[in-house]
Amino acid sequence: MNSPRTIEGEVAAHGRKVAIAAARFNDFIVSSLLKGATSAWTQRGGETGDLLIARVPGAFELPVVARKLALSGHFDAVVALGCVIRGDTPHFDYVAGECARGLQLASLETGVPIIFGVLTVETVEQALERAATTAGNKGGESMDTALEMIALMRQL
Ligand code: INI
Repeated sequence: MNSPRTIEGEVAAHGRKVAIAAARFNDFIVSSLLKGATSAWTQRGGETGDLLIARVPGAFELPVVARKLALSGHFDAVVALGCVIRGDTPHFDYVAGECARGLQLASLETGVPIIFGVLTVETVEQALERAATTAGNKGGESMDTALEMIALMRQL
């Protein structure tokens, strides 16, 4: 019996153009996510001049900026980086929920992969674990996801 044709994207950055939108809020975490993302970009063969980083105030502002970057036509994908830590008020739910919803809406509306590299955690410890300098950095994983999605979208 024949196997179905299977397609998937390779994780390679050479010749790609990517924008990162990164929140400044909780920068002690987001700066590590940024390092992970830019290291992955370089490791995968990306050129420094093909990567743009846009800093935004907080995670709530990520969707509108990611959408504009996607609509510009200059980038094959957008990586959104941020960190929302639950406090004692419902603020977390609004910021994290609207950020996730807005990024997904922007990606569906523009057809450009917009990657959700936003940590939504209960504690600072949980955030630190996911922004490690070695394995398990959400920023690096998000960049790899962006590169895979770029290659996959080109095959569809
Ligand atoms: N923004 C974050 O990126 N992370 C948070 O944890 C956070 N908390 O906890 O409030 C946060 N708030 C700011 C928000 O993203 C907006 O910048 C602000 O509300 C102005 O629109």
